[in-house]
Formats: sequence, C-alpha cells, structure tokens
Amino acid sequence: MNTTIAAISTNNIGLGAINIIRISGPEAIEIVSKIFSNKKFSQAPSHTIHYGYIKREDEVLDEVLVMLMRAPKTYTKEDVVEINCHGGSVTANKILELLYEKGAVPAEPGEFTKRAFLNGRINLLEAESIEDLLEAKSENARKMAINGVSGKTTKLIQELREKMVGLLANIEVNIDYPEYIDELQITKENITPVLTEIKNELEKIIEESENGQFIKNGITIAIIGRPNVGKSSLLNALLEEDKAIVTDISGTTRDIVEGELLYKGINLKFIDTAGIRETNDLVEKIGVEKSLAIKQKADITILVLNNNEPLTKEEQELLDSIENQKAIIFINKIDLETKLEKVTTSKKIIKGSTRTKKGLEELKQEIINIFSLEDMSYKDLTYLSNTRQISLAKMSLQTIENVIEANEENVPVDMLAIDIRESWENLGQIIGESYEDELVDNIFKRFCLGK
Ligand SMILES: Nc1nc2c(ncn2[C@@H]2O[C@H](COP(=O)(O)OP(=O)(O)OP(=O)(O)O)[C@@H](O)[C@H]2O)c(=O)[nH]1
Ligand SMILES: [Mg+2]
Repeated sequence: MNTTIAAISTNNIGLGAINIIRISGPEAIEIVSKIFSNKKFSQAPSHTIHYGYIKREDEVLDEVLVMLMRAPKTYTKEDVVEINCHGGSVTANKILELLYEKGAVPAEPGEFTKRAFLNGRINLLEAESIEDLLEAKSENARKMAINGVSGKTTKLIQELREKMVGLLANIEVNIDYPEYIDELQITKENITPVLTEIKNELEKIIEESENGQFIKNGITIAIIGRPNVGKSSLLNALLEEDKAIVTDISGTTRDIVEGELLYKGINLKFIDTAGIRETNDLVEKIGVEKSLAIKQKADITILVLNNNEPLTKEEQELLDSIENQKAIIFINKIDLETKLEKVTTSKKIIKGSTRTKKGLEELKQEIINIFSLEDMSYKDLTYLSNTRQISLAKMSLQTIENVIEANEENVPVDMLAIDIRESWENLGQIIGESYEDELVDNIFKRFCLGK
C-alpha cells in the first residue's frame, strides 16, 4: 500500500452542488500541495479545512475547500485529503486527471474501505456493513447495516468465540498440566452444557440472520394463477397504481410485470405473471413457462383463485405444487356470487376482492408473518448480513454439532479440541480474523468507486 490513490467519492452522475475527491496514501498531502494555491496547506495541522484554488500551471480549474487529515486518525489510517470542488462531472474529472498526472493512481472499487480493513481500523464484517449501508433501501435495512458498522454484530460473534476459547483453554490445561487434573478435570459431563449453549446461540443467530436477509433485500412475491382470475388487478390494487394491463380477455398478461412497495419497513417486490393454462399460442406459452419459473425462484407465491368460478383441474395441480413451498391462497372476486367449492390446502386462505380492496391489508400482513418479520421496530436488528457470513456460521454450527455427537460417544475430550478450534476459526472468518487475500479482494471489488 505504498501507492496514493484518488477517486471521486460523491455520486457525480447528474447535478449536485459539490463533489468530493478523496485521496489516500503516503503522498496524499504532497500531491495535493502541487496543485493547490494555498501555500500553508502542507504544513497545516491535521483535521483542518483550507480554502484556495486548484490550478494547472496558471490556469484556475476550480475554487475549492480542502480537508486535511493526517494518519492515523482517518478513514484508511493513512494520510487522507478530501477536495470539495464544484458539482458536475467535468470539474471533478479534470481535478482527478491532474492528481493522476502528479503521481496519484486511480482507486479500485472499494479500495478506501479495503485499506481501512487491511490497516486494522475496521474488521471484515464492519466493512461489509458499510456496503450494506450504502445500498440500504429501507429504514430497517439501514438499522441492520449500522449495527454492523458500529460493531454490535461483531460483538455477538466475539462473545461466542470467547466461549469456545474458554473451552479450548480448559482442555489445553488438562493436556499440558496433568498434575492439576484432580482439580480441573475436564469431563464429558462438564463440557456438554457449554457446547449446547454455543449450539443454541449459533442456531438463533443463523435463523434470525436468514430472516434478516429479507429485511435487507426485501421479499420477492410471485402472483400466479389461471387466466382472468385477477392477478394483474391484484398487483395494481396492492401498488395503488395501474401498472399492469387489466382486461376481461383471458391471456392478457404475456410477460412479467413487477412493482415494489414498502410495508412496515419491508420492501415487498410483487411479480405479476401470465395466467397458467395449456395453450397453443407461442407467445402465451413462453409467458406460462416464465410464470412457472418465477414461482420457483420467488421467496413466496400468492396463488389467486376466482370465487366466481369452480376450481379447474389445472388449479388443483397448482394447489398441489405449492404445498411444499411458502405460499398464500388469495380467493379473489368475493364481491361476486360464490361458485368456488371448498379448497383443501395446508396454506392460509385469504378471501378478498381487488375491486372492493377487501383482504389486501390482510394479505400484506400475512407475508410479513410468514417471514417472522412483524414488530421489526422493537427488534434490535443485530444480524449477519450476507450469505458469506451466514454460511460460515452454518459451518461453525455443523462442526459444533459433530463435537456434541462425538462427546456423547465418549471420544476423549482432547480429541474434540481440534474441531472446536475449527468452529472457532470459521467464526473468525466472519469478522476477517483469518482471511485469505483472494476473499478480501473479492469482497471489496463489489464496492462502488471512491468508498
Ligand atoms: N368483480 C370483480 N372483478 C374483478 C376483480 N378483480 C379483477 N376483476 C376483473 O377480472 C378480469 C380479469 O382481471 P385481470 O387482472 O386482467 O386478470 P389476470 O389474472 O391478470 O388475467 P391474465 O393476465 O389473462 O392471466 C378483469 O375484467 C377485472 O376487472 C374483483 O375483485 N371483482
Ligand atoms: Mg394479467
């Protein structure tokens, strides 16, 4: 990390009042001094702001404010300079070009945050949470990300690791100092409660974090059913906007139509699909295939039935096909006469009408209930935030379960230490305490430039 990197840190697409160019590295101050009119700048104390002009030879490029932050109390722990220039991409890019001419190099996506991690200012989980914070689409997603950034989630993992280390230390004492064995004998019986406690806590973290994924990414909901039952009408009614075309002609929707809404802080993404039926129409056939594919990919399916018509064979097949997945049945058109017989299913049935708006609120609430996301505002939202972290926690859990089993089968306690250590290392990888370079590169590549 001997290079000095520079990038535009603000979103410079479109117009804004200012842009910020961030420079970090050993020569940050020297490079900026070469193009900044303020002569006191290079000798100024840390964390000060300076006024002046950015100049290429005698030509003034912009009137700016420059922030000087000396290592180590900076975002990257290196010398950092931030130039506040005028908005619009042309000025900022001109200044950036000039910085490159004077010795700075372009920052790769996420490189500032990567340096913060490699220089030990933040751990891997905190770094990933910064990315989550930038991408947060709802208040709950923001809260979840800030718990990661501020170290709350790290603490959760560290407490578990400490329990494991405690266990390992006791076992080591037994091996290394057998003379104490009478007093400190570690037996099958006395490690069982600790192992069970670790297992329970890991299970809880994993389960909550998996639900937390829906807070972060939202829930994708496929609306499926036979033609003309009112799927597009349902989408429009939920979104309170005429997004999809509605007619009384069967087979109106040919392609998917999507729409999002925020309900109780959770992003719900509805996908309206083509009505499912046997058809010889080529375009409609492709639509039907797409509908079935979306049903598989979505987090949950709403099967729409028509209260005004008897159940068809195709609908019975659809009912059977959703038995093993998360699904809700919405019986639409209850404003019309009931001709639909009793539906047998293990899924929750909600009756309503897109015309009278009955059942819509209940439908949204049921989606939230299925994912146990009710009362989010009371929860502290300290979860692992991505699949990398969750799969490491799962590996850690799996190993602990193996240890518990081996312990029950009377495997000597010192043999168990190897697996406990592995489990402890898996948790370490979540916060980046044992990391591989490739993994680190991969994670930071996903950041936007200048972060
Ligand atoms: N009476 C009544 N009519 C409804 C209701 N919901 C939808 N409709 C009517 O049912 C017809 C079909 O509605 P759509 O929303 O286009 O049905 P769809 O399931 O999307 O149909 P396809 O796109 O062909 O698969 C339209 O004429 C709607 O006005 C309802 O709750 N009550
Ligand atoms: Mg439709």
